[in-house]
Amino acid sequence: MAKDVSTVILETLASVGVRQIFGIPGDAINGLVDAVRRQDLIEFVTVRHEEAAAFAASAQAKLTGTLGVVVGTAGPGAAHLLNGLYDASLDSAPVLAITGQVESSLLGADSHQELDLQDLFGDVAAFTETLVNPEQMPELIHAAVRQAIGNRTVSHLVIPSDLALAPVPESNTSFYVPGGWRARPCDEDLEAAAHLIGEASAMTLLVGIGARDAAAEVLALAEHLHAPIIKTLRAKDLIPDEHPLVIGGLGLLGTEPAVHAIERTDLLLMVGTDFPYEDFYPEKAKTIQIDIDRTHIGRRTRVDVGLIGESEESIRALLPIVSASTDRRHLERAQAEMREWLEQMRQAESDDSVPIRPQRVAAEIARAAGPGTIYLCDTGAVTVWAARNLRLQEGDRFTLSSNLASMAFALPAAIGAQFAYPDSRVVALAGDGGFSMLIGDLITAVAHELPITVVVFNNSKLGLIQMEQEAEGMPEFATRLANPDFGEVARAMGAEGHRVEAPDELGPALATAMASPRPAVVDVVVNPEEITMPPRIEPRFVLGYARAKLKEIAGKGVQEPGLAPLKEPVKRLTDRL
Ligand SMILES: Cc1cc2nc3c(=O)[nH]c(=O)nc-3n(C[C@H](O)[C@H](O)[C@H](O)COP(=O)(O)OP(=O)(O)OC[C@H]3O[C@@H](n4cnc5c(N)ncnc54)[C@H](O)[C@@H]3O)c2cc1C
Ligand SMILES: Cc1ncc(C[n+]2csc(CCOP(=O)(O)OP(=O)(O)O)c2C)c(N)n1
Ligand SMILES: [Mg+2]
Repeated sequence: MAKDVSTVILETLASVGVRQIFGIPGDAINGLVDAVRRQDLIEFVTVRHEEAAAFAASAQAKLTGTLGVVVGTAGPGAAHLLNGLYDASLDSAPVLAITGQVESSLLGADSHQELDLQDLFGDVAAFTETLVNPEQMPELIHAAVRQAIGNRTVSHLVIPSDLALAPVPESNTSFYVPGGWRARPCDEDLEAAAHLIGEASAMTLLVGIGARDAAAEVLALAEHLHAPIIKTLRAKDLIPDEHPLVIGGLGLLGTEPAVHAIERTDLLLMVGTDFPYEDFYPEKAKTIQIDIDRTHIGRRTRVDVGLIGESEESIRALLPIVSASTDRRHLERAQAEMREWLEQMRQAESDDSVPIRPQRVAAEIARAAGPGTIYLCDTGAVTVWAARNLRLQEGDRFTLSSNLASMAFALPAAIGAQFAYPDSRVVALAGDGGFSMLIGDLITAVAHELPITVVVFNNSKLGLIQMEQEAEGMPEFATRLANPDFGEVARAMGAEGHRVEAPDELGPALATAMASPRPAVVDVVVNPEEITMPPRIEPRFVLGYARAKLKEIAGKGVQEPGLAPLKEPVKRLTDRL
Protein backbone atom coordinates (compact mmCIF):
# COMPACT_ATOMS: atom_id res chain seq x y z
CA MET A 1 0.00 0.00 0.00
CA ALA A 2 1.28 3.47 -0.87
CA LYS A 3 2.40 5.56 2.07
CA ASP A 4 0.99 9.03 2.62
CA VAL A 5 2.99 12.26 2.61
CA SER A 6 2.98 12.60 6.41
CA THR A 7 4.12 9.02 6.97
CA VAL A 8 7.00 9.53 4.57
CA ILE A 9 7.97 12.68 6.46
CA LEU A 10 7.86 10.89 9.82
CA GLU A 11 9.91 7.93 8.57
CA THR A 12 12.61 10.29 7.36
CA LEU A 13 12.63 12.16 10.66
CA ALA A 14 12.78 8.96 12.69
CA SER A 15 15.72 7.78 10.57
CA VAL A 16 17.80 10.78 11.72
CA GLY A 17 16.95 10.20 15.36
CA VAL A 18 13.98 12.53 15.91
CA ARG A 19 11.93 11.27 18.86
CA GLN A 20 9.67 14.26 19.62
CA ILE A 21 7.82 16.81 17.56
CA PHE A 22 6.76 19.92 19.48
CA GLY A 23 3.73 21.92 18.42
CA ILE A 24 0.00 22.51 18.52
CA PRO A 25 -2.38 20.46 16.34
CA GLY A 26 -5.32 21.87 14.45
CA ASP A 27 -6.74 23.12 11.18
CA ALA A 28 -4.30 22.64 8.35
CA ILE A 29 -1.87 20.41 10.23
CA ASN A 30 -4.32 17.73 11.43
CA GLY A 31 -3.26 15.24 8.77
CA LEU A 32 0.36 15.25 9.90
CA VAL A 33 -0.63 15.01 13.55
CA ASP A 34 -2.87 12.04 12.76
CA ALA A 35 0.05 10.31 11.10
CA VAL A 36 2.06 10.80 14.30
CA ARG A 37 -0.78 9.06 16.19
CA ARG A 38 -0.50 6.06 13.86
CA GLN A 39 3.19 5.34 14.51
CA ASP A 40 5.18 4.87 17.68
CA LEU A 41 8.70 6.10 17.04
CA ILE A 42 7.97 9.80 17.36
CA GLU A 43 5.92 11.43 20.11
CA PHE A 44 3.81 14.55 19.55
CA VAL A 45 4.29 16.99 22.43
CA THR A 46 1.42 19.44 22.56
CA VAL A 47 2.61 22.76 23.95
CA ARG A 48 0.63 25.84 24.98
CA HIS A 49 2.43 28.29 22.69
CA GLU A 50 4.19 27.49 19.43
CA GLU A 51 7.10 29.75 20.44
CA ALA A 52 7.74 27.36 23.33
CA ALA A 53 7.74 24.48 20.85
CA ALA A 54 10.41 26.20 18.81
CA PHE A 55 12.55 26.97 21.88
CA ALA A 56 12.24 23.34 23.02
CA ALA A 57 13.34 22.07 19.61
CA SER A 58 16.11 24.65 19.39
CA ALA A 59 17.45 23.69 22.82
CA GLN A 60 17.42 20.01 21.86
CA ALA A 61 19.32 20.80 18.69
CA LYS A 62 21.87 22.96 20.52
CA LEU A 63 22.48 20.34 23.19
CA THR A 64 22.47 17.20 21.06
CA GLY A 65 23.62 18.52 17.69
CA THR A 66 20.79 16.52 16.09
CA LEU A 67 17.60 17.68 14.41
CA GLY A 68 14.81 19.37 16.43
CA VAL A 69 11.33 19.45 14.89
CA VAL A 70 8.35 21.78 15.37
CA VAL A 71 4.89 21.92 13.88
CA GLY A 72 2.43 24.78 13.56
CA THR A 73 -0.78 25.21 11.69
CA ALA A 74 -1.25 27.69 8.85
CA GLY A 75 -1.41 31.38 9.73
CA PRO A 76 -1.17 32.08 13.47
CA GLY A 77 0.42 28.77 14.45
CA ALA A 78 3.18 29.32 11.93
CA ALA A 79 3.66 32.95 12.92
CA HIS A 80 3.98 32.00 16.59
CA LEU A 81 6.95 29.75 15.80
CA LEU A 82 9.13 32.48 14.42
CA ASN A 83 10.99 33.79 17.48
CA GLY A 84 12.11 30.33 18.57
CA LEU A 85 13.19 29.55 15.03
CA TYR A 86 15.28 32.71 14.95
CA ASP A 87 16.92 31.50 18.14
CA ALA A 88 17.85 28.26 16.37
CA SER A 89 18.98 30.02 13.24
CA LEU A 90 21.25 32.52 15.02
CA ASP A 91 22.78 29.77 17.16
CA SER A 92 23.29 27.42 14.19
CA ALA A 93 20.97 24.77 15.60
CA PRO A 94 19.45 22.31 13.11
CA VAL A 95 15.67 22.66 13.34
CA LEU A 96 12.93 21.70 10.88
CA ALA A 97 9.61 23.57 11.00
CA ILE A 98 6.62 22.00 9.32
CA THR A 99 3.65 24.26 8.90
CA GLY A 100 0.19 23.59 7.53
CA GLN A 101 -1.29 25.66 4.73
CA VAL A 102 -4.65 26.17 3.07
CA GLU A 103 -5.69 23.60 0.48
CA SER A 104 -3.47 23.61 -2.58
CA SER A 105 -6.37 24.63 -4.83
CA LEU A 106 -6.84 27.78 -2.69
CA LEU A 107 -3.20 28.86 -2.56
CA GLY A 108 -2.86 32.54 -3.36
CA ALA A 109 -6.59 33.25 -3.02
CA ASP A 110 -6.32 35.10 0.31
CA SER A 111 -8.16 32.23 1.94
CA HIS A 112 -8.98 31.95 5.64
CA GLN A 113 -5.70 31.82 7.63
CA GLU A 114 -3.60 32.05 4.50
CA LEU A 115 -0.26 33.78 4.98
CA ASP A 116 2.53 33.80 2.46
CA LEU A 117 4.54 31.35 4.55
CA GLN A 118 7.48 31.13 2.21
CA ASP A 119 7.81 34.88 2.38
CA LEU A 120 7.29 34.90 6.15
CA PHE A 121 9.91 32.20 6.79
CA GLY A 122 12.23 33.34 4.01
CA ASP A 123 14.48 35.22 6.40
CA VAL A 124 14.69 32.73 9.25
CA ALA A 125 14.93 29.54 7.20
CA ALA A 126 17.78 28.67 4.87
CA PHE A 127 15.40 26.31 3.08
CA THR A 128 11.67 26.97 2.69
CA GLU A 129 9.51 25.09 0.20
CA THR A 130 5.81 24.34 -0.30
CA LEU A 131 4.68 20.86 -1.31
CA VAL A 132 2.46 21.18 -4.37
CA ASN A 133 2.50 17.56 -5.55
CA PRO A 134 2.90 14.36 -3.50
CA GLU A 135 5.38 13.14 -6.08
CA GLN A 136 7.86 15.65 -4.64
CA MET A 137 8.16 13.22 -1.73
CA PRO A 138 10.41 11.86 -0.36
CA GLU A 139 12.97 14.11 -2.06
CA LEU A 140 11.54 17.30 -0.59
CA ILE A 141 11.70 16.15 3.03
CA HIS A 142 15.18 14.72 2.37
CA ALA A 143 16.33 18.09 1.05
CA ALA A 144 14.86 19.94 4.03
CA VAL A 145 16.54 17.63 6.54
CA ARG A 146 19.83 17.58 4.67
CA GLN A 147 19.93 21.39 4.69
CA ALA A 148 19.08 21.70 8.38
CA ILE A 149 21.60 19.13 9.54
CA GLY A 150 24.28 19.72 6.91
CA ASN A 151 24.36 23.48 7.33
CA ARG A 152 23.27 23.58 10.99
CA THR A 153 20.34 25.80 10.22
CA VAL A 154 16.56 26.11 10.00
CA SER A 155 14.53 24.41 7.27
CA HIS A 156 10.84 24.93 6.65
CA LEU A 157 8.35 22.80 4.82
CA VAL A 158 4.82 23.96 4.01
CA ILE A 159 2.17 21.24 3.61
CA PRO A 160 -1.21 22.29 2.16
CA SER A 161 -3.96 20.56 4.14
CA ASP A 162 -5.25 18.40 1.25
CA LEU A 163 -1.79 16.97 0.58
CA ALA A 164 -0.81 15.86 4.10
CA LEU A 165 -2.42 12.45 3.64
CA ALA A 166 -2.12 12.19 -0.12
CA PRO A 167 -0.50 8.93 -1.32
CA VAL A 168 3.12 9.07 -2.34
CA PRO A 169 4.09 6.93 -5.33
CA GLU A 170 6.59 4.14 -4.60
CA SER A 171 10.15 5.35 -4.85
CA ASN A 172 13.52 3.84 -4.21
CA THR A 173 15.24 7.13 -3.40
CA SER A 174 17.78 6.52 -0.70
CA PHE A 175 18.49 9.02 2.02
CA TYR A 176 21.98 9.78 3.16
CA VAL A 177 22.95 12.57 5.53
CA PRO A 178 26.69 12.98 5.58
CA GLY A 179 28.32 13.00 9.00
CA GLY A 180 30.80 15.67 10.06
CA TRP A 181 33.91 16.00 8.00
CA ARG A 182 37.35 16.48 9.45
CA ALA A 183 38.45 19.70 7.85
CA ARG A 184 42.06 20.65 8.52
CA PRO A 185 43.66 24.00 7.62
CA CYS A 186 46.26 24.09 4.86
CA ASP A 187 49.95 23.71 5.74
CA GLU A 188 50.95 27.28 4.80
CA ASP A 189 48.41 28.77 7.18
CA LEU A 190 49.44 26.36 9.95
CA GLU A 191 53.09 27.35 9.47
CA ALA A 192 52.19 31.04 9.60
CA ALA A 193 50.21 30.48 12.80
CA ALA A 194 53.07 28.49 14.36
CA HIS A 195 55.44 31.33 13.50
CA LEU A 196 53.23 33.90 15.29
CA ILE A 197 52.91 31.60 18.27
CA GLY A 198 56.69 31.18 18.42
CA GLU A 199 57.12 34.96 18.59
CA ALA A 200 54.47 35.58 21.27
CA SER A 201 55.25 35.99 24.94
CA ALA A 202 51.73 36.54 26.31
CA MET A 203 49.27 34.41 24.38
CA THR A 204 45.59 34.07 25.32
CA LEU A 205 42.96 31.66 23.99
CA LEU A 206 39.37 32.78 23.34
CA VAL A 207 37.33 29.64 22.97
CA GLY A 208 33.77 29.36 21.64
CA ILE A 209 31.12 26.75 21.03
CA GLY A 210 32.83 25.73 17.78
CA ALA A 211 35.37 24.00 20.03
CA ARG A 212 32.61 21.76 21.42
CA ASP A 213 34.51 18.61 20.40
CA ALA A 214 37.95 20.03 21.03
CA ALA A 215 38.06 20.65 24.79
CA ALA A 216 40.91 18.17 25.26
CA GLU A 217 42.90 19.71 22.40
CA VAL A 218 42.29 23.25 23.71
CA LEU A 219 43.56 22.22 27.14
CA ALA A 220 46.59 20.47 25.67
CA LEU A 221 47.54 23.53 23.63
CA ALA A 222 46.98 25.93 26.53
CA GLU A 223 49.13 23.72 28.75
CA HIS A 224 51.85 23.46 26.12
CA LEU A 225 52.00 27.24 25.63
CA HIS A 226 51.15 28.41 29.15
CA ALA A 227 48.21 30.38 27.76
CA PRO A 228 45.13 31.23 29.84
CA ILE A 229 41.74 30.24 28.43
CA ILE A 230 38.76 32.60 28.14
CA LYS A 231 35.42 30.99 27.27
CA THR A 232 32.53 32.71 25.49
CA LEU A 233 29.30 32.52 27.46
CA ARG A 234 27.90 30.05 24.91
CA ALA A 235 30.89 27.81 25.54
CA LYS A 236 30.64 28.05 29.33
CA ASP A 237 30.21 24.30 29.65
CA LEU A 238 33.22 23.42 27.52
CA ILE A 239 35.71 23.33 30.39
CA PRO A 240 34.82 23.54 34.12
CA ASP A 241 34.69 27.11 35.42
CA GLU A 242 37.30 26.50 38.10
CA HIS A 243 39.81 24.72 35.89
CA PRO A 244 43.23 26.28 36.64
CA LEU A 245 43.72 27.39 33.02
CA VAL A 246 40.31 29.11 32.78
CA ILE A 247 40.05 32.81 33.59
CA GLY A 248 36.34 33.30 32.92
CA GLY A 249 34.57 35.09 30.10
CA LEU A 250 34.89 38.27 28.08
CA GLY A 251 32.24 40.95 27.46
CA LEU A 252 29.92 42.79 29.81
CA LEU A 253 29.17 39.53 31.60
CA GLY A 254 32.80 38.52 31.70
CA THR A 255 35.43 38.59 34.41
CA GLU A 256 38.08 41.17 35.28
CA PRO A 257 40.96 38.69 34.89
CA ALA A 258 39.86 38.00 31.31
CA VAL A 259 39.66 41.72 30.48
CA HIS A 260 43.11 42.30 31.99
CA ALA A 261 44.63 39.29 30.23
CA ILE A 262 43.31 40.65 26.92
CA GLU A 263 44.87 44.04 27.68
CA ARG A 264 48.26 42.38 28.26
CA THR A 265 48.10 39.77 25.54
CA ASP A 266 50.30 39.99 22.46
CA LEU A 267 48.65 37.08 20.62
CA LEU A 268 44.99 36.10 20.70
CA LEU A 269 44.05 32.65 19.43
CA MET A 270 40.33 32.44 18.68
CA VAL A 271 39.03 28.88 18.52
CA GLY A 272 35.51 28.28 17.13
CA THR A 273 34.13 31.61 18.22
CA ASP A 274 32.24 34.44 16.61
CA PHE A 275 32.41 36.53 19.82
CA PRO A 276 30.42 39.60 18.82
CA TYR A 277 31.57 42.42 21.12
CA GLU A 278 34.20 44.27 19.15
CA ASP A 279 35.16 46.60 22.03
CA PHE A 280 36.49 43.68 24.04
CA TYR A 281 39.04 42.43 21.52
CA PRO A 282 42.66 43.44 22.14
CA GLU A 283 43.70 46.70 20.53
CA LYS A 284 47.21 45.84 19.44
CA ALA A 285 47.75 42.08 19.71
CA LYS A 286 48.15 39.80 16.72
CA THR A 287 45.25 37.41 16.15
CA ILE A 288 44.92 33.87 14.82
CA GLN A 289 41.39 32.59 14.22
CA ILE A 290 40.32 28.97 13.77
CA ASP A 291 36.85 28.60 12.26
CA ILE A 292 35.05 26.09 10.10
CA ASP A 293 33.22 28.91 8.31
CA ARG A 294 35.60 31.00 6.22
CA THR A 295 33.12 33.90 6.13
CA HIS A 296 33.49 34.24 9.91
CA ILE A 297 37.23 34.71 9.81
CA GLY A 298 38.12 38.32 10.47
CA ARG A 299 34.56 39.56 10.68
CA ARG A 300 34.73 40.65 14.35
CA THR A 301 38.34 41.77 14.68
CA ARG A 302 41.45 42.16 12.57
CA VAL A 303 42.99 38.74 11.96
CA ASP A 304 46.61 38.02 11.01
CA VAL A 305 46.26 34.32 10.26
CA GLY A 306 42.99 32.50 9.57
CA LEU A 307 42.92 28.74 9.99
CA ILE A 308 39.94 27.37 8.09
CA GLY A 309 39.11 24.07 9.66
CA GLU A 310 37.56 22.27 12.57
CA SER A 311 38.83 23.25 15.99
CA GLU A 312 39.82 19.71 16.90
CA GLU A 313 41.75 18.99 13.71
CA SER A 314 43.31 22.44 13.58
CA ILE A 315 44.73 22.24 17.08
CA ARG A 316 45.93 18.69 16.50
CA ALA A 317 47.77 19.93 13.45
CA LEU A 318 49.24 22.91 15.32
CA LEU A 319 50.42 21.12 18.44
CA PRO A 320 53.37 19.23 16.92
CA ILE A 321 54.71 22.31 15.11
CA VAL A 322 54.78 24.74 18.04
CA SER A 323 57.46 24.56 20.71
CA ALA A 324 56.45 24.41 24.34
CA SER A 325 56.66 27.75 26.11
CA THR A 326 58.85 28.19 29.16
CA ASP A 327 57.46 31.61 30.06
CA ARG A 328 54.67 31.24 32.60
CA ARG A 329 54.38 34.91 33.61
CA HIS A 330 51.27 35.83 31.59
CA LEU A 331 49.44 32.72 32.72
CA GLU A 332 50.44 33.00 36.36
CA ARG A 333 49.42 36.64 36.58
CA ALA A 334 46.02 35.81 35.10
CA GLN A 335 45.66 32.85 37.46
CA ALA A 336 46.46 35.01 40.49
CA GLU A 337 43.85 37.56 39.37
CA MET A 338 41.35 34.77 38.84
CA ARG A 339 41.86 33.45 42.37
CA GLU A 340 41.14 36.96 43.67
CA TRP A 341 38.09 37.33 41.45
CA LEU A 342 36.67 34.00 42.62
CA GLU A 343 37.24 35.07 46.19
CA GLN A 344 35.29 38.28 45.54
CA MET A 345 32.50 36.27 43.92
CA ARG A 346 32.36 33.94 46.92
CA GLN A 347 31.74 36.87 49.26
CA ALA A 348 28.49 37.81 47.49
CA GLU A 349 27.60 34.12 47.15
CA SER A 350 27.77 33.51 50.89
CA ASP A 351 26.11 36.79 51.89
CA ASP A 352 23.16 36.31 54.27
CA SER A 353 21.36 39.53 53.30
CA VAL A 354 17.62 39.74 52.84
CA PRO A 355 16.38 40.17 50.17
CA ILE A 356 18.57 37.36 48.91
CA ARG A 357 21.41 38.32 46.62
CA PRO A 358 21.02 36.71 43.19
CA GLN A 359 24.69 35.70 43.20
CA ARG A 360 23.92 33.45 46.14
CA VAL A 361 20.99 31.88 44.31
CA ALA A 362 23.12 30.98 41.28
CA ALA A 363 25.90 29.53 43.44
CA GLU A 364 23.48 27.50 45.56
CA ILE A 365 21.79 26.09 42.45
CA ALA A 366 25.09 24.60 41.27
CA ARG A 367 25.79 23.26 44.75
CA ALA A 368 22.37 21.64 45.06
CA ALA A 369 22.33 20.22 41.55
CA GLY A 370 25.77 18.60 41.56
CA PRO A 371 27.73 17.51 38.48
CA GLY A 372 26.12 16.29 35.28
CA THR A 373 23.30 18.86 35.34
CA ILE A 374 21.85 20.52 32.25
CA TYR A 375 21.25 24.24 32.79
CA LEU A 376 19.07 26.42 30.60
CA CYS A 377 19.25 30.15 31.10
CA ASP A 378 17.01 33.13 30.33
CA THR A 379 18.07 36.52 29.02
CA GLY A 380 18.31 39.31 31.57
CA ALA A 381 20.25 40.17 34.68
CA VAL A 382 19.74 36.48 35.44
CA THR A 383 22.22 35.77 32.63
CA VAL A 384 24.85 37.75 34.52
CA TRP A 385 24.44 35.70 37.69
CA ALA A 386 24.50 32.49 35.67
CA ALA A 387 27.63 33.61 33.81
CA ARG A 388 29.58 34.46 36.94
CA ASN A 389 28.13 32.64 39.94
CA LEU A 390 26.81 29.37 38.51
CA ARG A 391 30.10 27.54 38.54
CA LEU A 392 29.94 24.58 36.15
CA GLN A 393 31.67 21.32 36.86
CA GLU A 394 32.92 18.51 34.64
CA GLY A 395 29.97 16.95 32.81
CA ASP A 396 27.58 19.88 33.27
CA ARG A 397 25.84 21.33 30.23
CA PHE A 398 24.69 24.90 29.80
CA THR A 399 22.89 26.72 27.03
CA LEU A 400 20.92 29.89 26.43
CA SER A 401 19.41 31.99 23.69
CA SER A 402 22.89 33.18 22.92
CA ASN A 403 22.96 35.19 19.72
CA LEU A 404 19.27 36.17 19.59
CA ALA A 405 19.23 36.82 23.36
CA SER A 406 15.51 36.23 23.62
CA MET A 407 13.60 36.25 26.88
CA ALA A 408 11.54 33.19 27.88
CA PHE A 409 13.99 30.56 26.63
CA ALA A 410 14.76 28.77 29.89
CA LEU A 411 11.45 27.01 30.67
CA PRO A 412 10.65 25.63 27.19
CA ALA A 413 14.33 24.81 26.65
CA ALA A 414 14.25 22.79 29.88
CA ILE A 415 11.26 20.88 28.50
CA GLY A 416 13.14 20.09 25.29
CA ALA A 417 16.27 19.13 27.24
CA GLN A 418 14.43 16.81 29.63
CA PHE A 419 12.85 14.96 26.69
CA ALA A 420 16.26 14.57 25.07
CA TYR A 421 17.98 13.53 28.32
CA PRO A 422 15.31 11.82 30.42
CA ASP A 423 17.84 10.63 33.02
CA SER A 424 19.62 13.94 33.59
CA ARG A 425 18.90 16.66 36.08
CA VAL A 426 17.54 19.67 34.19
CA VAL A 427 17.44 23.13 35.78
CA ALA A 428 16.09 26.34 34.26
CA LEU A 429 17.37 29.70 35.51
CA ALA A 430 14.53 32.08 34.70
CA GLY A 431 13.86 35.77 35.09
CA ASP A 432 10.45 36.72 36.45
CA GLY A 433 9.81 38.57 33.17
CA GLY A 434 11.01 35.66 31.07
CA PHE A 435 9.21 32.99 33.09
CA SER A 436 5.87 34.79 32.98
CA MET A 437 6.17 35.29 29.22
CA LEU A 438 5.71 31.58 28.44
CA ILE A 439 4.49 30.40 31.85
CA GLY A 440 1.64 28.47 30.21
CA ASP A 441 4.10 25.81 29.18
CA LEU A 442 4.70 24.81 32.76
CA ILE A 443 1.48 22.86 32.14
CA THR A 444 3.27 20.98 29.35
CA ALA A 445 5.95 19.90 31.82
CA VAL A 446 3.22 18.83 34.26
CA ALA A 447 1.33 16.90 31.57
CA HIS A 448 4.45 14.94 30.67
CA GLU A 449 5.66 14.56 34.27
CA LEU A 450 9.02 16.09 33.46
CA PRO A 451 11.09 16.49 36.63
CA ILE A 452 12.55 19.85 35.61
CA THR A 453 13.37 22.48 38.22
CA VAL A 454 12.67 26.11 37.35
CA VAL A 455 14.34 28.67 39.58
CA VAL A 456 12.81 32.13 39.14
CA PHE A 457 15.11 35.05 39.96
CA ASN A 458 12.22 37.22 41.06
CA ASN A 459 13.29 40.85 41.30
CA SER A 460 9.83 42.16 40.32
CA LYS A 461 11.29 43.92 37.34
CA LEU A 462 12.92 43.72 33.96
CA GLY A 463 16.20 44.08 35.81
CA LEU A 464 18.60 44.21 32.91
CA ILE A 465 16.56 46.92 31.25
CA GLN A 466 16.62 49.08 34.36
CA MET A 467 20.41 48.79 34.29
CA GLU A 468 20.51 49.64 30.59
CA GLN A 469 18.32 52.69 31.15
CA GLU A 470 20.42 53.93 34.03
CA ALA A 471 23.74 53.36 32.25
CA GLU A 472 22.40 55.61 29.49
CA GLY A 473 21.37 58.31 31.96
CA MET A 474 17.64 57.53 31.73
CA PRO A 475 15.66 57.11 34.92
CA GLU A 476 14.19 53.68 35.52
CA PHE A 477 10.87 53.55 33.69
CA ALA A 478 8.26 50.94 32.76
CA THR A 479 10.35 48.04 34.02
CA ARG A 480 8.50 47.11 37.18
CA LEU A 481 6.53 43.89 37.25
CA ALA A 482 3.67 43.23 39.64
CA ASN A 483 4.12 39.51 40.12
CA PRO A 484 2.02 36.83 41.74
CA ASP A 485 3.65 34.31 44.09
CA PHE A 486 5.02 32.01 41.38
CA GLY A 487 5.24 29.11 43.83
CA GLU A 488 1.50 29.34 44.36
CA VAL A 489 0.85 29.68 40.63
CA ALA A 490 2.99 26.59 40.03
CA ARG A 491 0.98 24.58 42.54
CA ALA A 492 -2.27 25.69 40.92
CA MET A 493 -0.88 24.45 37.60
CA GLY A 494 -0.11 21.01 39.04
CA ALA A 495 3.61 21.49 39.60
CA GLU A 496 5.47 21.64 42.88
CA GLY A 497 5.90 25.22 44.04
CA HIS A 498 8.13 26.92 46.61
CA ARG A 499 8.51 30.55 47.54
CA VAL A 500 11.83 31.54 49.09
CA GLU A 501 12.43 34.87 50.81
CA ALA A 502 15.26 34.12 53.28
CA PRO A 503 18.70 32.74 52.42
CA ASP A 504 18.46 29.78 54.80
CA GLU A 505 15.31 28.55 53.04
CA LEU A 506 17.09 28.45 49.70
CA GLY A 507 19.18 25.26 50.02
CA PRO A 508 16.32 23.11 51.39
CA ALA A 509 13.84 24.41 48.78
CA LEU A 510 16.28 23.70 45.93
CA ALA A 511 17.04 20.22 47.28
CA THR A 512 13.33 19.36 47.60
CA ALA A 513 12.57 20.72 44.13
CA MET A 514 15.43 18.82 42.52
CA ALA A 515 14.48 15.58 44.25
CA SER A 516 10.89 15.83 43.05
CA PRO A 517 9.70 13.49 40.29
CA ARG A 518 7.42 16.33 39.11
CA PRO A 519 8.23 19.74 37.67
CA ALA A 520 9.04 22.17 40.45
CA VAL A 521 9.23 25.94 40.57
CA VAL A 522 11.35 27.74 43.15
CA ASP A 523 10.31 31.39 43.22
CA VAL A 524 13.19 33.23 44.88
CA VAL A 525 12.65 36.85 45.88
CA VAL A 526 16.00 38.42 45.02
CA ASN A 527 17.36 41.86 45.73
CA PRO A 528 15.95 44.18 43.06
CA GLU A 529 18.70 46.72 43.76
CA GLU A 530 21.57 44.37 42.92
CA ILE A 531 23.67 45.99 40.20
CA THR A 532 25.53 43.97 37.62
CA MET A 533 29.01 45.43 37.38
CA PRO A 534 30.75 45.10 34.02
CA PRO A 535 34.34 43.84 34.23
CA ARG A 536 35.53 47.11 32.70
CA ILE A 537 33.87 50.28 33.86
CA GLU A 538 33.47 52.98 31.22
CA PRO A 539 33.34 56.55 32.57
CA ARG A 540 30.25 57.29 30.43
CA PHE A 541 28.34 54.49 32.24
CA VAL A 542 29.28 55.91 35.64
CA LEU A 543 28.12 59.35 34.56
CA GLY A 544 24.96 57.95 33.02
CA TYR A 545 24.20 55.99 36.16
CA ALA A 546 24.69 59.04 38.36
CA ARG A 547 22.45 61.13 36.08
CA ALA A 548 19.77 58.46 36.09
CA LYS A 549 19.83 58.10 39.86
CA LEU A 550 19.47 61.86 40.32
CA LYS A 551 16.55 61.89 37.91
CA GLU A 552 14.95 58.98 39.79
CA ILE A 553 15.33 60.86 43.06
CA ALA A 554 13.77 63.85 41.35
CA GLY A 555 10.82 61.67 40.52
CA LYS A 556 11.16 61.74 36.78
CA GLY A 557 9.94 58.22 36.35
CA VAL A 558 6.80 59.56 37.98
CA GLN A 559 4.26 57.30 36.32
CA GLU A 560 5.68 54.50 38.43
CA PRO A 561 4.40 54.03 41.94
CA GLY A 562 6.88 54.28 44.77
CA LEU A 563 9.06 57.06 43.38
CA ALA A 564 8.35 60.19 45.35
CA PRO A 565 8.70 63.47 43.43
CA LEU A 566 11.53 65.65 44.68
CA LYS A 567 11.58 69.22 45.78
CA GLU A 568 11.64 71.95 43.12
CA PRO A 569 15.31 73.06 43.37
CA VAL A 570 16.62 69.51 42.84
CA LYS A 571 14.13 69.03 40.06
CA ARG A 572 15.43 72.15 38.32
CA LEU A 573 18.96 70.82 38.63
CA THR A 574 18.16 67.37 37.26
CA ASP A 575 16.11 68.85 34.43
CA ARG A 576 19.39 70.10 33.05
CA LEU A 577 21.12 66.70 33.27
C1 LIG B 1 21.98 38.70 28.11
C2 LIG B 1 23.14 38.15 27.34
C3 LIG B 1 24.41 38.65 27.57
C4 LIG B 1 25.51 38.11 26.93
N1 LIG B 1 26.75 38.57 27.26
C5 LIG B 1 27.84 37.89 26.82
C6 LIG B 1 29.14 38.20 27.29
O1 LIG B 1 29.37 39.10 28.09
N2 LIG B 1 30.16 37.43 26.84
C7 LIG B 1 29.99 36.41 25.93
O2 LIG B 1 30.95 35.72 25.59
N3 LIG B 1 28.78 36.15 25.42
C8 LIG B 1 27.71 36.85 25.86
N4 LIG B 1 26.47 36.52 25.38
C9 LIG B 1 26.37 35.59 24.26
C10 LIG B 1 26.78 36.34 22.97
O3 LIG B 1 25.69 37.13 22.57
C11 LIG B 1 27.19 35.39 21.84
O4 LIG B 1 26.09 34.62 21.48
C12 LIG B 1 28.33 34.47 22.23
O5 LIG B 1 29.42 35.20 22.76
C13 LIG B 1 28.82 33.70 21.01
O6 LIG B 1 29.51 32.60 21.46
P1 LIG B 1 30.35 31.69 20.46
O7 LIG B 1 31.30 32.55 19.71
O8 LIG B 1 30.89 30.59 21.29
O9 LIG B 1 29.22 31.06 19.53
P2 LIG B 1 28.73 31.39 18.00
O10 LIG B 1 28.43 32.83 17.91
O11 LIG B 1 27.70 30.41 17.76
O12 LIG B 1 30.05 31.12 17.17
C14 LIG B 1 30.59 29.84 17.01
C15 LIG B 1 31.65 29.89 15.93
O13 LIG B 1 32.26 28.60 15.84
C16 LIG B 1 32.33 28.20 14.48
N5 LIG B 1 32.31 26.74 14.46
C17 LIG B 1 31.26 25.91 14.60
N6 LIG B 1 31.65 24.63 14.59
C18 LIG B 1 33.01 24.64 14.46
C19 LIG B 1 34.00 23.63 14.43
N7 LIG B 1 33.68 22.33 14.53
N8 LIG B 1 35.28 24.01 14.30
C20 LIG B 1 35.62 25.33 14.19
N9 LIG B 1 34.71 26.32 14.22
C21 LIG B 1 33.42 25.99 14.36
C22 LIG B 1 31.14 28.85 13.82
O14 LIG B 1 31.33 28.97 12.42
C23 LIG B 1 31.10 30.21 14.54
O15 LIG B 1 31.92 31.16 13.90
C24 LIG B 1 25.34 37.08 25.99
C25 LIG B 1 24.05 36.59 25.72
C26 LIG B 1 22.97 37.08 26.41
C27 LIG B 1 21.63 36.48 26.18
C1 LIG C 1 11.44 38.58 23.68
C2 LIG C 1 12.26 39.69 24.23
N1 LIG C 1 11.68 40.88 24.53
C3 LIG C 1 12.42 41.89 25.06
C4 LIG C 1 13.76 41.73 25.27
C5 LIG C 1 14.60 42.86 25.88
N2 LIG C 1 15.01 42.44 27.22
C6 LIG C 1 16.21 41.89 27.48
S1 LIG C 1 16.42 41.45 29.06
C7 LIG C 1 14.88 42.00 29.47
C8 LIG C 1 14.41 41.92 30.89
C9 LIG C 1 14.25 40.52 31.37
O1 LIG C 1 13.59 40.57 32.62
P1 LIG C 1 13.56 39.32 33.56
O2 LIG C 1 13.19 38.11 32.78
O3 LIG C 1 12.74 39.63 34.74
O4 LIG C 1 15.09 39.16 33.96
P2 LIG C 1 15.99 40.15 34.86
O5 LIG C 1 16.70 41.06 33.92
O6 LIG C 1 15.10 40.90 35.78
O7 LIG C 1 16.91 39.23 35.58
C10 LIG C 1 14.22 42.54 28.35
C11 LIG C 1 12.89 43.16 28.36
C12 LIG C 1 14.33 40.49 24.90
N3 LIG C 1 15.64 40.25 25.02
N4 LIG C 1 13.54 39.49 24.42
MG1 LIG D 1 13.36 40.23 36.61
